[in-house]
Amino acid sequence: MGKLRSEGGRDVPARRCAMAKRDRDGRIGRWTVRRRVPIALLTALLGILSCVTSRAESPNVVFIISDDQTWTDFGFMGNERVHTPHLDALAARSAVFPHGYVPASVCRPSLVTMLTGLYPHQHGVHFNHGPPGNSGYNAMTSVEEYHDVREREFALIAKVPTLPGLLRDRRGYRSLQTGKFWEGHWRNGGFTEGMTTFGVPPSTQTFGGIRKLASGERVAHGNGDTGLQIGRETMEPIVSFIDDCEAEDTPWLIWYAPYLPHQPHDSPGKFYEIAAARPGVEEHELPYFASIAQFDATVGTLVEFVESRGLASETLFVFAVDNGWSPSTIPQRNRPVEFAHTKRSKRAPFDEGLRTPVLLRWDGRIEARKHEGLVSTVDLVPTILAAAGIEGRSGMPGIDLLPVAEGGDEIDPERAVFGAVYPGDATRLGHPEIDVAYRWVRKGAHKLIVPRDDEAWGGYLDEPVLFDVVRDPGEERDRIDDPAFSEVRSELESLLDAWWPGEALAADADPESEKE
Ligand SMILES: [Ca+2]
Repeated sequence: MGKLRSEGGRDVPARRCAMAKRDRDGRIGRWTVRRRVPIALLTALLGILSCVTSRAESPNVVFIISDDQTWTDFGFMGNERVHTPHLDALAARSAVFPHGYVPASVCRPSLVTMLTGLYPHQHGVHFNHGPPGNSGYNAMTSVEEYHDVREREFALIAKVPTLPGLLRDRRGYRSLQTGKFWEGHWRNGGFTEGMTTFGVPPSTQTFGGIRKLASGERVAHGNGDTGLQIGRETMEPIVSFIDDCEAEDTPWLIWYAPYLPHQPHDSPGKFYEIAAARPGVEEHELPYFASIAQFDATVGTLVEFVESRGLASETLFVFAVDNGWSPSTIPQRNRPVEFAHTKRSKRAPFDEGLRTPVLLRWDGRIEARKHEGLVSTVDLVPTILAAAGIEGRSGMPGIDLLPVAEGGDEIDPERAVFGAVYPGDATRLGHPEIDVAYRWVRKGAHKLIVPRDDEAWGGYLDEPVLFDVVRDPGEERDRIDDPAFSEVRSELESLLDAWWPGEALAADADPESEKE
């Protein structure tokens, strides 16, 4: 660990912070000092100012995103049957928001929300696959056609500001994309560096990232290609990146979205042993729990590395899950040693797919305690931008969670959080109102889910439902026709329509764009 890319000859500015750190470590002081002796004193003086001002206002950011993990499946959330010691340790140092939500219960739209601070109907990426859809991609007989179609999707994120882009342009951050990223090349997300290029991963990569066209040609699947190696095979790109940024005294952001505990649940045997040693683990849970233990171990590696470099107090750790995933007892069709997910988790409009704990750790700034208010992953970009001292986030619907995390007033109990569920395949780019299948809102204990009028994709519901998710977290007792809930119902209906009217907008869609 800890190789410095910069030693090979890149001219790294010898600013005071970097020099101090490296001198302490005794690693790069030699070349820095030899090259810069004539200006060493001046640099040191300027550097002291730089340490006090820019870095203090520009914390590093470690953005950790779990892929396909249900909100209950953490030790710190009360599940003692999963092995998550490192996530639990992170939570023990964090402001913990157990009532967090993602707006959509599937990867791509949820991840773009965490990159933009916008809801899917605002950022435009409301789907996993643009037209002609996943099987349409696979039916293609030309790499060129596939790339042309995908490029049209990748253009969507270019139209909106992104977290890495804003940090780069406003505060000079470097940012590293690793893991899940559906928007083509990492540059499209505003990152300054990354692993995902929309190139074809090596054939040795057995766990995803590759798609085979009808022509037999291999292409990038589109969900991260070689970036998916992070966590599963390597952590080295992160180590090199952090050390390089620190040598330059540049604030940095890591997008750590490993393909874990996502299927395939093919963790090395030691994680199966760890998972199996927990009490009461059932056969159908074991592959998923092993992948959770593997994910947790990678989080430990990452956090401990940042701590080992003495950076914990100048680093904001952010944690959330992109969507829930719970194992059923039905073997996975293409890999029967693991199990398919339950109908109520991933892709569904229920909490099993939509809820996530949110963690914010910033030693010395954030108090480690629990906050019961409702939060959403639309809040994460405004929170990180605020931490970096960036104002002017107009158009972002989320709130800055730092004041709460730092011990200020709790979240307004009148606050509502929202989202919408869409099919995996989009009918038309730029028209979420045509595809939207369910819209939902939670305020206080109550959650309303409204399916579209005609047959809603997925068949989860055909009529609106209303739950008290505090007393009924499994969302089993529908209160929609209960007279005692009629006021709650009409309030939530109004809130939902005011948030986004969804399919009601489809009548206004431009018929010309049907030709897309
Ligand atoms: Ca996911």
